[in-house]
Amino acid sequence: MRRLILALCLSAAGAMVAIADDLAAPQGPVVLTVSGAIAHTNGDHVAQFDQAMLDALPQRTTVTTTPWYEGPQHFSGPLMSALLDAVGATGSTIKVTALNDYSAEVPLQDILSYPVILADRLDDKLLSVRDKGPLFVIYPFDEYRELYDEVHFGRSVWQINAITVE
Ligand SMILES: Nc1nc2c(c(=O)[nH]1)N[C@H]1C(S)=C(S)[C@@H](COP(=O)(O)O)O[C@H]1N2
Ligand SMILES: [Mo]
Repeated sequence: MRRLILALCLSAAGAMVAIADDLAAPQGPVVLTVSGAIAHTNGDHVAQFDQAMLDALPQRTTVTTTPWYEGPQHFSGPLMSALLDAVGATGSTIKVTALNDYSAEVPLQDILSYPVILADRLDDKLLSVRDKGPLFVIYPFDEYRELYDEVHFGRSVWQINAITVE
């Protein structure tokens, strides 16, 4: 009997670990699909995020000049590092893909070195696809002037809907 109780306790603990390991399922429309070298999923080898899940991640704001807007703009959204934490990413690069199939490789080192934002808002309003939404890689250029170059402009993918960890 004691052994049975122990076994039940262990399997309950195992189940709790399994739940904690998995990501909650999206309830609303899927905004972002993350695949590749990730430990936490909520689908067939993928981690799908709706807007509420993105909003629940640690956020960052930056006011920055970019080549794409007139004057400094106020961008906000989850930290890319927080997103990668949430999916348990391992690897050295993330491939960021847009609705129009443009893609760029962002070294994980950028994300470890700088507070790169997966921006979903401009002036606190959700980015529409027309306005480079739903998601836009934003480097805090004005806070880290060394980032303001063609290399990082090329990594500033807009209209993102998928990320692959490699
Ligand atoms: N979705 C999407 N994001 C993109 C691009 C693109 O074609 N599609 N071009 C990239 C490149 S190569 C650069 S240099 C910058 C600037 O593009 P622009 O000069 O066309 O504004 O945006 C980057 N982000
Ligand atoms: Mo570019």
